[in-house]
Amino acid sequence: MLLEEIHSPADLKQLDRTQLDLLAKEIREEILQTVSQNGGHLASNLGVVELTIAMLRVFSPPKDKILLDVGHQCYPYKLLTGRFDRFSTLRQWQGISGFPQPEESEYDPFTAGHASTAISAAVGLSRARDLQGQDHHVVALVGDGALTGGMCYEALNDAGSSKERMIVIVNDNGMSISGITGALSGYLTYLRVSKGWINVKKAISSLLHHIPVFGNRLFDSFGRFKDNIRNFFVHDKYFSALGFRYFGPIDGHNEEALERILRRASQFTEPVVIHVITQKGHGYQPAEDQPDVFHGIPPFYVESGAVRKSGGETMFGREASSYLLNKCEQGAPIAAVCAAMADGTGFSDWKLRRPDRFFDVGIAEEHAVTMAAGLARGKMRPVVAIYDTFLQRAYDQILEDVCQQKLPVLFLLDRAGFSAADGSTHHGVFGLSYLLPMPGMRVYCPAGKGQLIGAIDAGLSVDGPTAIRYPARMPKWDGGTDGLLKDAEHWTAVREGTDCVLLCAGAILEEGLKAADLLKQQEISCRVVSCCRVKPLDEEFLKSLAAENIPFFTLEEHEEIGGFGMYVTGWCRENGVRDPRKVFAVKDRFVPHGGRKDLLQLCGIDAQTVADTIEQTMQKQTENNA
Ligand SMILES: Cc1ncc(C[n+]2csc(CCOP(=O)(O)OP(=O)(O)O)c2C)c(N)n1
Repeated sequence: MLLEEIHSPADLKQLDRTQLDLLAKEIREEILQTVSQNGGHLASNLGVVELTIAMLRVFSPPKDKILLDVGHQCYPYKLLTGRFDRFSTLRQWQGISGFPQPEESEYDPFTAGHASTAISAAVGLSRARDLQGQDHHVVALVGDGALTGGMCYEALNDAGSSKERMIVIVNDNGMSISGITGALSGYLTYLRVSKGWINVKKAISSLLHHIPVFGNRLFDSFGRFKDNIRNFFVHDKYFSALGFRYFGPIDGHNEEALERILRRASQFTEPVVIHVITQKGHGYQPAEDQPDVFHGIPPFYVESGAVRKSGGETMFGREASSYLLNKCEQGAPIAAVCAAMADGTGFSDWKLRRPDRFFDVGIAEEHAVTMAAGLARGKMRPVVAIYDTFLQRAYDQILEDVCQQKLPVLFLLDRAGFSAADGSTHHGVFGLSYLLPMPGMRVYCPAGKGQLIGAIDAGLSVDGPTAIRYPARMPKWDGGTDGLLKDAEHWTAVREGTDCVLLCAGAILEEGLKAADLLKQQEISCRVVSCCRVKPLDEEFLKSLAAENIPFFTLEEHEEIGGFGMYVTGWCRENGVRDPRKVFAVKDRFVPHGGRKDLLQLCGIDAQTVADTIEQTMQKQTENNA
């Protein structure tokens, strides 16, 4: 197997063309087998195999810096930069990450996970190189989907005006996760199918094929020649206007042509954009047919492409979306806003049922929020569905454009809590920290369907902003049915208990209930409380706890600083009552990837640790009282 022999880009440079073709096949097979077992980003990786080989044959990382935007297409890169032997551990607890990680390898120059950052980081790395008199290449690979993110434009604008020596490769596969939105994608299509180029190409090809004997050989040389003439025929305006030299479009599955253009681009001292056309899912039929389904996929059967465990679970996002869609169809002035994640947030039905009320703005979370503020100003009731982790990017827009104006925007933050295999860049564990300090923002963390609907109704009826945070799946305790708990406003005891109380913010209630079961075995009777509305706090409930003088604890799947437990602690101190004995939360750290159970344990918020700690605390108290 050739892959076993490749430990660094230097090894790759020794291979001949036949070996390179074989290598591309091996890489695809390795990725397919591993992702079918571990889950992961399949289609994007299958699409960049030849491009990655070409980049690593022309450039020499770690000296040269290759930055992968989002980073989800890093699998071929990892396989060719010394991580083949660990590749089977991809996205597993203590295995290699599904994203670039400088801590994992010197070949990864920059952490990625959130989109549209690579060009900015590349501008910085180019400037650092020049300031220190160094002479390496800096390359940013960015997808056409990521290019919908405003930061890309800011970076191109900056680099183009100062003529930074860097190469931006635009990987144009016509797709974001699903279809692509925005005018720029239309422009890329225009370049791709540019009439002048296609006609000239056809004319020259047919002419050469009609020349006897030498025709075919001439046609091969034309392959090389066409890269050189293409610039005369495809006249780019956008990148040139921003100060970049444009090359393309290039066939992203023709490794030889890619190498040629990369070598040429590497000779320039000014910024260059190379426009590469690839096919998402290339080489695996099910992924070619359904690149959106195979963008990020759980474990599946290679032969059929069918997912191994088809969940049958109830998803928070889908429930929220269908409830709102019905309301919209009944005449409510609701408009839904997504940022390139209509499927992930469960909002794709809007495209079919109410396309007039649905706005997918692309990977543009900041724009999504301020645009929603505009909708609200114009008397609509906008609902913004974005992952908890990606909404971080729009902090300023939520605070300044929504909260300052007390506008009734309803935020639905999906994937709150650990996102497990995706890892540190994707965990939704900062949502409360950024939302709670915002004046006027109401925040809910439903633990099941009843509370979700209650929170949505509350959010639609108040005259100001509301945020509802939930994980992907509804916890089983609630059965995903109509929901045992319908009250989103008042904290509610789900399990009675007389020795202590565990206040649970959101769906981690399920873990809290398990902890109470364990405590029961130790003859400690723990009351478990579901705290859906986190802001404003249920002050009456806290006052009644203080009056009862019962020890209590808080539990959340969230960073401690700025989170639920600290918020409750602050209220207790302010009101001169006893604060929680312990706050169970993530303690000031980035949490790696792994199984959910591993991560809960790592952070000390799993049922066993919670129960053990409560038991010890209660024991100490009994000793102190004795
Ligand atoms: C800020 C942010 N928003 C949303 C996402 C989710 N996301 C991951 S990849 C992706 C699509 C990227 O499309 P493209 O850059 O074209 O890459 P492709 O997968 O098509 O190769 C999206 C929306 C993200 N990673 N970061």
